[in-house]
Amino acid sequence: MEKFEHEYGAEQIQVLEGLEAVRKRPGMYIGSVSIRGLHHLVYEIVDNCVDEALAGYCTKIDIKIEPGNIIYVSDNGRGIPVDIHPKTKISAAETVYTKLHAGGKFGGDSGYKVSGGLHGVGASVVNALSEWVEVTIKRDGGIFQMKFQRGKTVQPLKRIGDTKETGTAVRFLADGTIFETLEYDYATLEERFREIAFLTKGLKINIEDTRGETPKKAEFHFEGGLNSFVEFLNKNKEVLHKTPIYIEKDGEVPVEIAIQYTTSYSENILTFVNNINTIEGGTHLEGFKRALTKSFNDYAKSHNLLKEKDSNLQGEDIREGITAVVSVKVKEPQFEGQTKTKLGNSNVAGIVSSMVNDALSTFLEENPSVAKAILEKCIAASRAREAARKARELVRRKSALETSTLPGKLADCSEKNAAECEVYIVEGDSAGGSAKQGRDRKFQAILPLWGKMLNVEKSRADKIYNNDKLQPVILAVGAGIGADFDITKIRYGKVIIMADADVDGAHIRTLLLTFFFRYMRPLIENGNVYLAQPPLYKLAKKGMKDIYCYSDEEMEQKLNEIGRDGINIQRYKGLGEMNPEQLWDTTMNPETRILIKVTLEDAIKADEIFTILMGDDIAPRREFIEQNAKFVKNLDI
Ligand code: 0RA
Repeated sequence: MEKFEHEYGAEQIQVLEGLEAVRKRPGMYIGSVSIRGLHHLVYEIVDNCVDEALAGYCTKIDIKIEPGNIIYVSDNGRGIPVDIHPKTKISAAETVYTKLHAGGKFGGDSGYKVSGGLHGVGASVVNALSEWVEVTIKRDGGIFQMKFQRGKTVQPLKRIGDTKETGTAVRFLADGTIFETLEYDYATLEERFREIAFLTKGLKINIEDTRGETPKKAEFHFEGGLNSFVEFLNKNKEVLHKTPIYIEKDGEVPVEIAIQYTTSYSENILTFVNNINTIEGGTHLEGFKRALTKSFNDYAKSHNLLKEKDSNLQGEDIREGITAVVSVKVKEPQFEGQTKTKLGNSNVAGIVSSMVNDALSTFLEENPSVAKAILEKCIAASRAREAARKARELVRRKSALETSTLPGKLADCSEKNAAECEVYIVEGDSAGGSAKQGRDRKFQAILPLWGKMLNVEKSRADKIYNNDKLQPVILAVGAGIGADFDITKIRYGKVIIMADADVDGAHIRTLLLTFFFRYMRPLIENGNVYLAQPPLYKLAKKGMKDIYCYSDEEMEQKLNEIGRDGINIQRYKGLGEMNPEQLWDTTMNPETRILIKVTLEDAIKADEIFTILMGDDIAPRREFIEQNAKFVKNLDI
């Protein structure tokens, strides 16, 4: 990093060049200029306040989304230092906002700050990408203010009043010439700030959205920290023990973990590094899993809980029904993986593992009834796994004998090169029929779905193999499932879910995404899963080619272009309303269709939603149905 050894002018020029670089290649600093990148600006500013909280000086952060998509963030920390450097004559506060990477979080020129799509790039990046920024600081008995436009100082820091309080407040408007949209999604921001509040025990975070007629707001404050987090994740589930198992240790790599088992069959482990959700896992997750397997096996053996016929419990047996949050703080994290959300620092595995081993062994010895409840479930899981293996072998042997292993309702394509092929999974026989007639049979296969919706949440693998709704999907994809899944064997390069844009459609979409997430995860990771996007409206007019619109906004825009006179607007309620030709034109023709590629994040969301949909509680289900349209909109294209 440049020292303050130039004279004022030279330093200033160098600084501006730095921020110009950010405006030229914003993606390098915030990942993208989509709504994701836009949200990133807010996270960046809030992260700085969270750091102040972690340092022990800030207890409350207020966030507001104001009309016009102006963001306001304030904290009650010490206030950014306002003193002026004797050589540069620039205040520390202005430096933080105009100099790339000033502020020195975690020090070093680590991958942390330039890890693309992650936080920690600095307030100056937000400044560079904003039409304007206004910072107000209360500190040293005074109120100070400075203003910027597109990264350039238009008002250097000046004292505008007196106060005994301390804190920092930032207002900014993101630059509309840089971002695709300035329309923040309240639900996404709320969810992230809830997460930060869980991860930062005791910190109060308030969020308010005053853009609409009815303001939205939420207050988050969790004295229980990660314990509150797992209780929240398990709120629609039945738990095996009332209080989560809590592990916390400071040191070179501070670790905080909460674990609570439920009666469900799924595994839900969330991991964070410096408050960033590492959805691809990494060394912290490896260390955690290793210790979990070892501690429970050691305990089971020393207490003679395993029968002669049971071999060692496997990791997956021990993780059945687990909900856990693992949060570590790493000074110079290395992020790897496709989305740079996999922790690579190899020393972390050993640190987490030995810590969890110690704490968990002690916990199990001190809480024999909890230990027993969990281990009984693990042993049941282990026996079910054995049963599933046998069922799978049976299926394998059977398919080797049968001439055709493809499901009866599948209308396959003629092309043999899998990379060129697509399969549309279609809910409902009538839509399935239209799709079969409308498709290009050379490379498009159609699999209509029928049968009973399976509760993946409440089923073990052996049931899933035999489910009449999912088995055709397994056979059509052709690459096995679970631990046997082999991505090189897939029969189609694109697996496309085509469902109506209504609640039933959301239901089937959620089931399939959850199923792929749990049993064919590489298919999602490899980018093979897509959602078809059927149009919502058809605009027809005499002498004009029909126009299809895929959103309300698009329809408004089109209506403004072509005028409203003599226009007939048809709203499609379902795929079944379209004839084969229309279905081809709007939803299946690669030249004109819109496909949404499913990301791992989407699948994780679907998995969470599935619990709500299939759980026994009515209230959360109703809530989901009310918010359902939003879920579909939130998927990133
Ligand atoms: C004291 C020293 C430093 C920063 C802050 C206070 C501070 C920064 C922010 C940003 C948002 N809210 C804040 N509240 C306080 C400098 C220490 C450093 O940069 O490492």
